[in-house]
Amino acid sequence: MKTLLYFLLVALPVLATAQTRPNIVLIYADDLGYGDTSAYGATAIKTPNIDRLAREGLRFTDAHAAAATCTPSRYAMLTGQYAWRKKGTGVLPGDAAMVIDTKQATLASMLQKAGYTTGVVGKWHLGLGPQGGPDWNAEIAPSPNHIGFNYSFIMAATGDRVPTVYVENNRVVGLDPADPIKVDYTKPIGDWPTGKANPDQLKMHPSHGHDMTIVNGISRIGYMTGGKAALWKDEDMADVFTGKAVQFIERQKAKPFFLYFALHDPHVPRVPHPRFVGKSGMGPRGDAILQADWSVGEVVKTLDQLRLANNTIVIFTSDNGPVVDDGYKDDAVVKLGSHKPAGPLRGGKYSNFEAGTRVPFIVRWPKQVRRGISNALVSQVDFLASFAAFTKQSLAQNDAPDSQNLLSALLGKTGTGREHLVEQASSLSIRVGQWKYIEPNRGPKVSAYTNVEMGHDPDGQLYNLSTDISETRNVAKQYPERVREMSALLQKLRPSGASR
Ligand code: NG6
Ligand code: CA
Repeated sequence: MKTLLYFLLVALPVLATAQTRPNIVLIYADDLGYGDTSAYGATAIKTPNIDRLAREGLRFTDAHAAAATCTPSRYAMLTGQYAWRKKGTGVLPGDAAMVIDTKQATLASMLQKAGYTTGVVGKWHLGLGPQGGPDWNAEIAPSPNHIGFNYSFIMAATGDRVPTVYVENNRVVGLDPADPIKVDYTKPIGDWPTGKANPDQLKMHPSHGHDMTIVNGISRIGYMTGGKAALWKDEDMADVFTGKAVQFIERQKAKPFFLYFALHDPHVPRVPHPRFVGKSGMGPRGDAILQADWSVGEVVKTLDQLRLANNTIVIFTSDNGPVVDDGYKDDAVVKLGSHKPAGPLRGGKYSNFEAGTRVPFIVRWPKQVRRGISNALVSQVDFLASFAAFTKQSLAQNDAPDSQNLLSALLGKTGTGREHLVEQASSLSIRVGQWKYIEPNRGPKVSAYTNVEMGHDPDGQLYNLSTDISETRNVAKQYPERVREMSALLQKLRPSGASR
């Protein structure tokens, strides 16, 4: 009798959750382009682990990050709100305050309500702490732990921005209280050498910017001093993050979990572990892509070993398109060879052209998701509404205002996705089916820093992607009516506050 009672009260509900609530692992590369993996047709580089996910899952050809840079993409992905609706969500300095309001619904807090244990490991870049930024020497709040994550192990911003330390559950890891961290983005602080004054101390030189405080032989954006015992070693970063991601999965294996694993690779500075150095033949950028693929493989292997693969949805995607020279002289340009980071697409990171936001995007859930290719138009902004539907959570009226429930498309039950999508770069663009309209922008055609084609034109541009995926023929003059319609739709969405 006692055992029966135990079974009914304890074991059965656990079994039921295990069956109905698959784990969700979202692996998010940084600056990985549409053409950067062999899963998406690259031949100069081999990414076997990402390819395996594609083979065992559904590979999307028209899936998008919400923006062509990091902070707005991540903001939109986690909140379900287009970032251009919210001021202060551009690329953030390393000492920025948290941009997500603790009252906002997030993908993590929604899944937490649904009974998931949630964790984030890797690049954060959404700010930390209150107005004025965090005190690195005390408990940091708000942090990811205040917007829905049970566990966090992060770097605050990017590898090229100070402070170059990890933060685990609101505390800088390994900090010696006798050596407090000070950070300043406006003027030098402390007496550590800078790239500008001491280029002789550099193992990697900047090509633009990145000439402030030197840490680990690399000059960064921003000034810092202190926290010597807590400084990261760039060469070990992928090992550290991957180790933390694997440990999280191992700890949570008995109950449904959501892991947001935000890789640093292949963002600058590209300083892969020595075991990847020289392996791609493409210099540090290619080697960092191999390292990203290794990180993916470790996670997939862990799911296999714990027999969780069948009950785990793995999503692999990237926060924005590719860039070759992003501010360091790291051989990426000279060693690129025939490799096309954006595949057939035009532009790259920062650009209004498709390569800005159209990214690799794979969903694997062995027993449930159809294998193959999907041409559905989907966006990362849709995760919140889709997974809310999936876990039967209701969203309040103002939650996730731009997130659409695209569960059927994400699970491969339909090939139809969004009717329209706003893409964010230096201008806004709107996609309606295979038509794309880019708003006027007087900026330079090609970025002087990155050499990326920005998709700027003083007049609006219209492209028909079904016959011109590379956006080479602006047909705005031939289709003035369509231009008017699409521009009007964008104007309507802008002040509306919502599009779902
Ligand atoms: C730019 C940096 C670039 C990179 C980017 C953010 C310079 C010259 N360029 O301002 O190196 O850090 O910001 O990248 O400083 S992102 O992927 O996080 O959006
Ligand atoms: Ca990025």
